[in-house]
Order: sequence, then structure tokens, then C-alpha cells
Amino acid sequence: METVHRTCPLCEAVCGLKITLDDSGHVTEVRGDRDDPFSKGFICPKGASLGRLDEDPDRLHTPLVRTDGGWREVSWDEAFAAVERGLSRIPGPSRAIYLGNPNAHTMAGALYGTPLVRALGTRNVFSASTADQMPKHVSCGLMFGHPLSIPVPDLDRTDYLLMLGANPLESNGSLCTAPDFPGRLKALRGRGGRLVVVDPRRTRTASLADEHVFIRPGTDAYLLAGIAHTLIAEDLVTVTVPAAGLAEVDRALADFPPAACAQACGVDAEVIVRLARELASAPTAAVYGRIGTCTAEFGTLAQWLVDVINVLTGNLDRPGGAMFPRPATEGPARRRPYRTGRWHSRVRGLPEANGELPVATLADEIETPGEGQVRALITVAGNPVLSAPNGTRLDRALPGLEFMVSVDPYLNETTRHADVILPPPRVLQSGHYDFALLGFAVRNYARYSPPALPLDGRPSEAEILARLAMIASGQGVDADPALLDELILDQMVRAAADTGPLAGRDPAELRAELGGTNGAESRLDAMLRLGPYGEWNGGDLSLAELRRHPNGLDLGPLEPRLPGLLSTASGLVELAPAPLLDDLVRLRAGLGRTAPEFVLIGRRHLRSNNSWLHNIGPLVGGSNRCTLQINPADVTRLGLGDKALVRSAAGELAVPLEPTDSIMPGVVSLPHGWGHDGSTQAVAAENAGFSANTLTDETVVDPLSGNAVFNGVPVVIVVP
Ligand SMILES: Nc1nc2c(c(=O)[nH]1)N[C@H]1C(S)=C(S)[C@@H](COP(=O)(O)OP(=O)(O)OC[C@H]3O[C@@H](n4cnc5c(=O)[nH]c(N)nc54)[C@H](O)[C@@H]3O)O[C@H]1N2
Ligand SMILES: Nc1nc2c(c(=O)[nH]1)N[C@H]1C(S)=C(S)[C@@H](COP(=O)(O)OP(=O)(O)OC[C@H]3O[C@@H](n4cnc5c(=O)[nH]c(N)nc54)[C@H](O)[C@@H]3O)O[C@H]1N2
Ligand code: SF4
Ligand SMILES: [Mo]
Repeated sequence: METVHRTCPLCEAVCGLKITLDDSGHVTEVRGDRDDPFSKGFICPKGASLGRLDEDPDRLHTPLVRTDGGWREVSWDEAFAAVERGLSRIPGPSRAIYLGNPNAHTMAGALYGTPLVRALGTRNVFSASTADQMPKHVSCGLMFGHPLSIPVPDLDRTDYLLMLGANPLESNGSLCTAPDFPGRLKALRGRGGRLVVVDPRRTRTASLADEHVFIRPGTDAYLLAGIAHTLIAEDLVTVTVPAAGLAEVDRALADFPPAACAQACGVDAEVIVRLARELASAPTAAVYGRIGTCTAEFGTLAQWLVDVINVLTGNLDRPGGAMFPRPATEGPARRRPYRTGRWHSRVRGLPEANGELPVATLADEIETPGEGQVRALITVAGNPVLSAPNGTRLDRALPGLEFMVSVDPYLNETTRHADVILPPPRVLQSGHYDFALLGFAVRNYARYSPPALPLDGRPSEAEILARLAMIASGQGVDADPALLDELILDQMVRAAADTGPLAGRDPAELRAELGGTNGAESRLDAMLRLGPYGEWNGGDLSLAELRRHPNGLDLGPLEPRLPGLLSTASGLVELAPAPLLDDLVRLRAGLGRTAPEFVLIGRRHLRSNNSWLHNIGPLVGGSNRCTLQINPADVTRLGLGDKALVRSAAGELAVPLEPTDSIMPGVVSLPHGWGHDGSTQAVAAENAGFSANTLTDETVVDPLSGNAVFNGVPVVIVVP
């Protein structure tokens, strides 16, 4: 028996786990780690099932190659040779990559994703980000200068939280890393604070709140514009950060008085005005908008307005407001003004954002002939057939590729189209550090989890991605993947020895000081040492120091970071970036519009995770089922039985109904990630469900970010 401490990689809450293993490496128990200073023992049903997931008999352990006679298990060398044969005949511009959500939860994704993209030599870079949070990156890039300068609500100190389009009691939080989010919300109320939740459904989070406000899907930008308008009109503005553009915001929002916004979003004008007054008068307050407000027609405008309100109420960058974390691996600030649209997609001419093209146009790029047509695709930790808008079309497009390789532990709806599947090792065989998520944490904190089990001769995911990068850049199958790390480490120590506290030091000597048993660990060590708390930067943080704290290290509450963090050209918070003001034209045009009879939205379930936890027996069933939530009044009005046929511009589905008065009339909700048609995963096949992304429309995107629109999809509902 052995007990190991690890961070749970299954959602953004980064809970510490205490895992007991027997002599054969089998997980006998998973508990919350009470000694973790951040999560303090919190655990959810998913974390508790980590052992089951890691030992799922349907997980792949050997690479697979697709042949005319079916799947064949091959050695790693054979698999990489097949990748080289497939990839080398496709020139860079005809290659594409799709990086899925778990890349934000693995060290490999954080450290090798970018080198792999560069090695491929293509601008056809797609990821789950354009089905998720790209609008927030774009608004923050434009306002604060960097797409990762994302303020998070200071959950533990705020007096007032206005939360839109998030349901942390199911999701455990997103772009706001906060283990035990439910407990933190209860504590907010316990200390006399106020929680207001805006959602077309009365969710578990809404039930816990002081107030729940129903809103018509896709219209949060109107509610937020009405609030900002009121703050200005009633002279409730107190800007406390260095900011430019207040007069332009004032002018631009003049057309959004509460009465007009009320009509567009379905929230009473009195409520809009009251929310504005409450936000202005609360000792501290934060506005927080998440997936419901991002994956929407006015996604980037809504994200912008969230932070405009945080600025106008004096709450940006102050304790209890919306604050910028200082993660331990943060690099030096880069002063390059942020912009999007540096290039455009070939077929639909959609603008790049953060170096990515919208996943909503991936099928176009595969299907449309011509120079630059995508002929080869690499997917890493993604299941776009179930997660992309109109994934059903993608399912039809993928067989048209000349070559596809997937790095994924499962043979699933997407990877079944690959020519080669490369399975990463088990979670417990992998080291873990949350490079991405700790940048959104409500307390500064760091924790490293070394591998708990040996690799047994298979490559780590880091090595898989490094080898793919070497192959893609033409260095051949036999190139040593460790060379990639050494190249990057060399660049890091050279840059460090150039300026700052290490100026004049010998780069080779610095390299020799780095710890770590592999390239990924050494790179983590370098980032920690060079980071804001680092040993090479006047602090004491290093990989060795983190290893001395297996339960994690608290680095203190969030602290004000402006103006230092800003990397806009002006050095100020840009309240009125031109692209956003230009996009207000669309919002204005929508003011008098009549709403469709029915719109579709999504939802998440506590015991699920997008498309890939449906093969774990204890997690499926009960509340975790693929049903269409619909208001009972709509069921009666339409004369529906226990099923309905749902039609959209993209497709149609016959789905089982779950009548509930917790959803607004005129709104229906279907969770995504289901539709395990013909799955080789036994439990998932028995609980197949339907893919919501048969109904979502890939032709509609939020224009500034290219983000998919999953919420507010017009649908028609009829008796099947
Ligand atoms: N209709 C609708 N669609 C949506 C959403 C919605 O709300 N509504 N939400 C969107 C959002 S927010 C997101 S993030 C996307 C997610 O979109 P994707 O990332 O494309 O989908 P996931 O279902 O998260 O698939 C993750 C894949 O990674 C694999 N995997 C798991 N762990 C690992 C690992 O350690 N390494 C590797 N290499 N692979 C691993 C799994 O087997 C699975 O195939 O879906 C989006 N799609
Ligand atoms: N258990 C579990 N946890 C997860 C995931 C999971 O699948 N399962 N997925 C992970 C991922 S990839 C992400 S991105 C995060 C997302 O984390 P959250 O943003 O908290 O996501 P949801 O739980 O889907 O909550 C979104 C809410 O928005 C509401 N909504 C829909 N449309 C609108 C709208 O137009 N306006 C407003 N105001 N609300 C709207 C929905 O009813 C829903 O309650 O969760 C992560 N955590
Ligand atoms: S809340 Fe998230 S991080 Fe915590 S145990 Fe559950 S899945 Fe893991
Ligand atoms: Mo996501």
C-alpha cells in the first residue's frame, strides 16, 4: 500500500487528492487532500472516480493503426513510422491540428502544444477554445493588452457577485479556479454578501443564490449594456484604474437604455436598474460571466461589458472585486499590442484570434477543394465530432482526409477516423502541473504532482508530442525528442542570462542548476525559478521547493497588479477598443428583433465531463442523462408526449423530454458530449444519448472571436 498526493486533472478546480494504491498499482481509495491549503479536502464524484477512469478497461495502451482489415495494434516505433509516412507527403499549409480541452489539464499540452503547432508549418490551427472562451481572450487582449490577462472574481472577499451563464455547482467553475466553489459561494452569503445568478434555467447555483434572474438566451450583452448605461446615466461611475475611452463608452452605450435592453433580453428594466445600483453601492462587487455568455452571438461584446462594469464600479483590480492572479510560472510581460485578424481562414475568410482559426470552419477547410485544402489532421485530446458546432458534418468530412493521427486514450467518435491512434499513458503515470488553470486561481497557489507509477516502457504524452513535432518538422522518426526540450531550455537560460537578476551568468551553468527527471520537469523548474516567486528572481520557488510541499503551496491572496500588468500600447486599460465599438452595430441592430419561438441552450452535469466520462459506470445514469429539458407549459401547448423532434438549420434529433419548470418557456436545454453512436466503449454505448452538436449551426459565429454559438440556437419543436 502506498499513498500519493496528486492534483485532480478532471476540471478547472485543481483539487488536491490523496490516492491509495496497492502493490500492483491499483487504486484502492481516492479522497480529498485535507492538507491542501487551497482545496482543503474538497472532492467531487468525478475526482473520487479517478481510479476507475484510470483503470477503465476500454482505455488504449498500445498504438493502433487502421488497416483495410480493421484496427491493428502496433509497436510505438511502427506507429511513429506510420505517422512519418502519412505526414511527410502533405505540405505544411495543407496540415491542420485540433487541440482539445484536456490540453489545458496536462503538462504535455501546455509545454508541447506550441512547438508541435510550429513544427507543422500551418495556420490551420484549431482548438476547443473557439468552442469555449475565445471571446474572453479577445476582450481581455483588447482591454488589457494580453489575451491571458483575465481578471477573476475575488470570490473569498467579495461582497456582491453577479454571475451570468455559469453553473459552478455542476461545473465546479471555469476561468475562475476555485476548489469547493459551492462552499465559497455559501461563505459569501454567510458573511452577509449577495449572490445574483443570471441564467435561463433555475440551476443548482441559482437555487443557492439570493436572487435568480431569468434571461432570454444569447442576450446577456443587452442586460450588461443596460447596467453599464445606468451606471453612467445615474452618475454612479468611479473609475479607479488608469483607463482610456470612458467618453467613448458613454457615447456608445447611449443607445442602450434599460427599457430597450429589457425588451431584448427579457429582464425587466427595473431589475436592470436595480442591479446597476446594487453593483455601484456594494462595498466590493464583481461581475463574472462564463460559458453561457461566451458561446453566444454577442460573446465578445458580453465579455467586454463584464469588465467595463467592473471598471465603472471601481471594482477592477481591488480586493473583493475582479482581480488578476499572479501564477508561479508567469513569464515576463510582453509589450506587443494585441490584435486579431492577422490572417483569415481560406474558405470563409474568418479572422484568426490568438493564432487560431474557428473550429466552426474546420469542416469547410477539409471539404473545400483548392490550394491549401486541409488534407492531414492531428487531433490531440479532442473529440470535435461531438464538441464542434455541427459536429455531425465534421463526422462526414473527416473520412475525406488523406491522413489523420489522434493522440487520445480512447477509440471514440473522432479518433475512429484516424489512421493512427497514439494513446497517452495513465494519469497516474504522468507528472502534473496546472500551467493554464493556476493563472485563473482565486488565490495564488502552486502544486506539482510527480508521476505515481512508472511508465513501463511506453512514452509519456510529452514524449509523444515531442516526437510528433520532430517528425512534423522533418527531423525523422529517429530524432531524440529530448533535443526539443534542450533547445527550449537553452533559449530560456540564454534569455535569463541576458538581463535581469541573472545578467552575466553563464547559461550552461544555469542549465546545470535545473532539476527534473525529464525535459518537462526541467522546463517547469526553469519557469518556476524565473517566475515571480522564483529562486532566480529573488524568491525561493523551484521544482525542488514544490516537491517539498506535496500538498501544494499557498502563495497568498490576489493583489492589485495595475498598471504593471497592462500591455496595451497606451499602458492604460482600454475601455473602448475600436473593434468592440464597431461590433456594437450588431447589438444595436438586434434591439427591435423578435425572438424565435424556441431556442436551444446547453448544460453540464456534475458527474460528466464534456464527451469523455460516459464510460465510467458510477458516473452515468441518474441526473447524468441526455434529455431535453423543456418547460411543462410548452409540453402541453405543443401536445408532446415523452419525446420531441427538434429541428434547427443544421439538423434534427428525436430526443427524450425532461419537463421541468426550472427552465424558461421557449427555451430547451440539451447537454453536449453525448451521441456515442457505435462506440467501442461498453458503458458509453449503453448510455449513448444524442449529440447536441447535430443541432448547433457551424455557419454562425461570434464575429470578433470566431467562437461557436451554442446558446440561443433557433429550433423548431414538433411531435415526432
Ligand atoms: N453544444 C455544445 N457544444 C460544446 C459545448 C457546449 O457547452 N455546448 N462546450 C464546448 C466546450 S466549453 C469545450 S471545452 C469543448 C470540448 O471539446 P473537446 O476538447 O473536443 O472534447 P472533449 O469531450 O473534452 O474531449 C476530450 C478528448 O480528450 C481525450 N483525453 C482525455 N484525457 C486525455 C489526456 O490526458 N491526453 C489526451 N491526449 N487525450 C485525453 C478524451 O478521450 C476525449 O477524446 O466542447 C465544446 N462543445
Ligand atoms: N461536471 C462537469 N464539469 C465541467 C464540465 C463538464 O462537462 N461537466 N466541463 C468543463 C468545461 S469544458 C467548461 S468550459 C466549464 C464550463 O463551466 P460553466 O460556465 O459553469 O458551465 P455550465 O455548467 O454549462 O453553465 C453554464 C450555464 O449557462 C446557462 N446559459 C445557457 N445559455 C445562457 C445565456 O444565454 N445566458 C446566460 N446568462 N446563461 C446561459 C446554462 O443554463 C448553464 O446553467 O465546465 C467545466 N467543468
Ligand atoms: S471538482 Fe474538479 S478538480 Fe475537484 S475533484 Fe471534482 S473534478 Fe476533480
Ligand atoms: Mo470548456
